[in-house]
Amino acid sequence: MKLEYSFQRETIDLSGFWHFRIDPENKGESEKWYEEPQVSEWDELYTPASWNEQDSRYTWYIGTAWYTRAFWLPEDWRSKLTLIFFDGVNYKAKVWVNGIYLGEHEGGFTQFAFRAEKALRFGESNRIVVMVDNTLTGKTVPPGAGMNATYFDFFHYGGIHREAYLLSVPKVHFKDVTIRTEIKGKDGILDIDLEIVNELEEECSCNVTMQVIDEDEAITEERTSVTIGPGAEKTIAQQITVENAEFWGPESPRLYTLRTKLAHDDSKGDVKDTRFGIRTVKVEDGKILLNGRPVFLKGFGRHEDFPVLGKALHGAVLRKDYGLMMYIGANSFRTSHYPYSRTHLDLADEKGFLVILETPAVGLRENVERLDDPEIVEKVCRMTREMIQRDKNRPSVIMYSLFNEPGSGREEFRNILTAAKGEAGKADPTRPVTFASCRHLDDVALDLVDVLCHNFYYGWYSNYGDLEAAAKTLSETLDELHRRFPDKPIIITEFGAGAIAGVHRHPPEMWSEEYQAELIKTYWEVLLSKDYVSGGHIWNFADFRVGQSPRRTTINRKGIFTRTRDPKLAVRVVKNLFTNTPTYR
Ligand code: BDP
Repeated sequence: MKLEYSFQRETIDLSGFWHFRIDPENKGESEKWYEEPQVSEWDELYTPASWNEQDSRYTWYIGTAWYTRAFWLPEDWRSKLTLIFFDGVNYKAKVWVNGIYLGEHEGGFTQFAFRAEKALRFGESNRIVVMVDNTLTGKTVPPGAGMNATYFDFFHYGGIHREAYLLSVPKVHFKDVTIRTEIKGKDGILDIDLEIVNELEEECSCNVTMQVIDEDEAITEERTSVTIGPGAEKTIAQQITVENAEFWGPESPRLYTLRTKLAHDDSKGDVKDTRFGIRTVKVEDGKILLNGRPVFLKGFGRHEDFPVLGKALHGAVLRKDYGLMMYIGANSFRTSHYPYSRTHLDLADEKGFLVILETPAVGLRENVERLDDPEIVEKVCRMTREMIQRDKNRPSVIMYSLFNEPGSGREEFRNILTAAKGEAGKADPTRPVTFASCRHLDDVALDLVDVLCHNFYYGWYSNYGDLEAAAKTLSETLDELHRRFPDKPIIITEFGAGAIAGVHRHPPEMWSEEYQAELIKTYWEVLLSKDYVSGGHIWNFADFRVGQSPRRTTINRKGIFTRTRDPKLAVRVVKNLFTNTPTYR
């Protein structure tokens, strides 16, 4: 199911307190908890948010848990179609409404929706029940074997951690809108695909209007008409020119809206607004070109992680984070290691951040038996498709990262990468693809990507305590990568050091704030000295929670801000480095 529905349409938000109950013995389905749950015996938790930090009884819980709440549906929704959307449920979800099963979804970070009319009662109260299962196996994406045995280092939260809502659409409606942009002199050229569905029982002749809206004013208008058979879909392709357009970029994140309207039989049909920016991204001669100019990405790997909320970054936290990233002079981040929430990326569009959008395919390495296991390939491909489907119209998204630190020293990795790349190309042929490698010179798949992205930990996991040796290894490895792939730009998608806030050492030592600041400065100097390097992302923007292990002190300390966003010493250093590094070079 295509999911790019707009929010100008009528919606009912299901955020708030839901009844909640864990099901460690997995008996809920056989006991039919989805029918008429005795909620007086259940706990209550807030969503969107993870279950883990709302009550210490659930912090380490892994397995099945149930959520339920009632909601009222207006009578006048009866004549239309109703979808129930989930922006992110970690990890598997099964959904029932009024005891009727609607469907299931696997994957914690991509949006899904179910048609719900068969189960709904209009003008009455309804009950939704969601069974969530965050069990990890060798074949989940990401994979793992338990809360402290994940094949990735971020905390494995569970629950309905992003918005859930109902959406009402007319029976003849826009199922999807795709906008690709090109630049011709001073003009923006929009290539638009409108997918229209007719769910009426008769043929429908519709009038379609497309307007480009610039600050509430329509600056272009095109009309066309289409006839669609009962139960059929059609795609209309249209080109629109925006004369004297203002282009989107970090220095001026100019956004426009495409308003599409559908009318038939003189009745009011569907209206959908789709936001876009006019910009081009190309990889040419070893550079990443934004609107034809070579860009340099300065920023971070981030995580969606915050005390109590878990994996949900509410608007206030995002407001704070963007303020800090802008204060520091960053222009970019990677959605390590899964696609981030809609709001997270809406702000990137609005504030002009260059985003490497990453799939949830992290941890597919040593512990995974075969990387090209058909079950894993199918999941990675589906999640890639779902990710691109939601975010393809965002100007901020300049590249797709298909994996983080996969087992890319193994020949079979080429098979799963080829499959994922094929999927990305089908969903969106306009953006470059990459993955974040930790195999470097031993990587067997670098020829398959458009941009080389590497995570380096010299000075931390190797050459530790010795920044001079780290700089030398870094410099030599980069030069060798460039020698092998002279036409591919290189981005350092991770580098960093753990610093426990408040620990100081002179001369700098590992885990001190000074060492972290020094390491970042050392790396930055090396990166700037190589004109084939197109960016550096510090690992990480903020400290984040991890599982229990002897390698980590309950949280990963590589943030330059603490988990609650207080600055470490590195912040001043990074602000200086970033503000003195131009975006175009
Ligand atoms: C890299 C991973 C990242 C980790 C980081 C670290 O990509 O997810 O958090 O190392 O060890 O290998 O801090």
